[in-house]
Amino acid sequence: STVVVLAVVALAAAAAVADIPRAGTAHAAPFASAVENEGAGCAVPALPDAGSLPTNARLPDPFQRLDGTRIASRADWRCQRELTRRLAERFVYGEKPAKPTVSGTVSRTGITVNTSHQGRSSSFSAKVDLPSGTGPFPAVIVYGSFGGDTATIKASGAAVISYDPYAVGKEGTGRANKQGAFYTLYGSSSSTGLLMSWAWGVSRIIDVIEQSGGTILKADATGVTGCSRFGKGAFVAGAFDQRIALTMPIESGSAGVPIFRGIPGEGAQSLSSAYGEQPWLGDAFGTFTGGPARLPIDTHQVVGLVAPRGLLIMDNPHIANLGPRSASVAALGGAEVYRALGAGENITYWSDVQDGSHCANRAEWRTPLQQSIQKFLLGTGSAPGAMRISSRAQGNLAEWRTWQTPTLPAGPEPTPTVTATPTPTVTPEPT
Ligand code: MCU
Repeated sequence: STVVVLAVVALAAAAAVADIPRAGTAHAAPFASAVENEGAGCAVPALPDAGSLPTNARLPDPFQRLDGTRIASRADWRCQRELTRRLAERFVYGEKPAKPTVSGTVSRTGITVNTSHQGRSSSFSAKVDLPSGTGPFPAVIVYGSFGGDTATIKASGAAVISYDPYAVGKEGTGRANKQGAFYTLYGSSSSTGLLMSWAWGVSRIIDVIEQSGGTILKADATGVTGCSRFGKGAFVAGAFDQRIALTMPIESGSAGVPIFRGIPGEGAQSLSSAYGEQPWLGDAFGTFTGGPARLPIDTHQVVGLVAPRGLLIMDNPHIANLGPRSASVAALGGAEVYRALGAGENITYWSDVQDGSHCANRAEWRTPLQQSIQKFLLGTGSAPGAMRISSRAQGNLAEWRTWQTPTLPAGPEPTPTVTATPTPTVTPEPT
């Protein structure tokens, strides 16, 4: 009868919400996780060898497993995400090691991070700039000098943590002689690229905030942003730490958001140029610069790693070298993962901007930036939830995929944090 139907609908709606990964307690940042990687315990089959990868001119299916089957529920996403994460490490960015021993301090003006691993140790620090009001505050980690709109970040109620990624992974070195706090710990010939080393540094800052007890900064409400090479960095940081509630890459260009497969046709910085300019990508990417069609993943799936957490991709349609068309395809493809997880409104791509100068501070981004901070770091208001793609640089996802987005039934939760209400048995009505 109607009552049964309504009850089932209500249960399904509750499960749909409950299924989105999140921490178990009330949380200002409702989509972030309490842990860096929820899929750490997944049994992932052996990854393919670099030498035996098939060619696929289109974007790989984010929902397909290595054995060719597709995931069938939202709960399946946790281990599919883990597979995606490992493919991205193996073939694109290099490995992000698990948390080493971490200690440090948080004050109203700065953060120190001390790390050690197997007898080696290294440290780095970051500046803190608090907004007005009484804390503890959420915070946005801003990469280096090409950061974001720090005035708007603070005016929105979040602290700014100024992070110098070069202290963790230095530019200007050869691939065999990498330097910085990450490489002091893991070796100067580590095959992990700078973007992932910087992401590791962001995760270690969050470790220190967690360990600080959260009196100045909240550990469960962290965002990350940066422009250009630091947009590449912010994107990778958000993809590889599920504690990050809001990821905001700006004009990231090749090796950032744009699909690797699209770049060659658009006038974007070539993959070999981006790979060679700095050791941003992992050493393993070297065999793909001339043939990205052999990559078993593409950046739409890196966007998917961020799902269902807040993502605001800001892009510049006036500079073809940045690959804005290819970036829009990555956003549209990744948005399909968000949609499948029931979180379509948590991703925004915004390239509808007037000023063409690289890393300009743009008025058009102020409102979506503020809304994103409020929604994902403070837990108030609603997300911008928009695909504002400039007509100057519009990609067409349909040209890039053969797969369709599955309807993924919600629940059951893999690890329930509350006692589950028993699901009633529904007897179909006679016809
Ligand atoms: C868009 O990001 C990079 C670009 O990939 C490099 O080729 C260029 O040298 O620097 C850009 C950047 O970081 O500008 C601040």
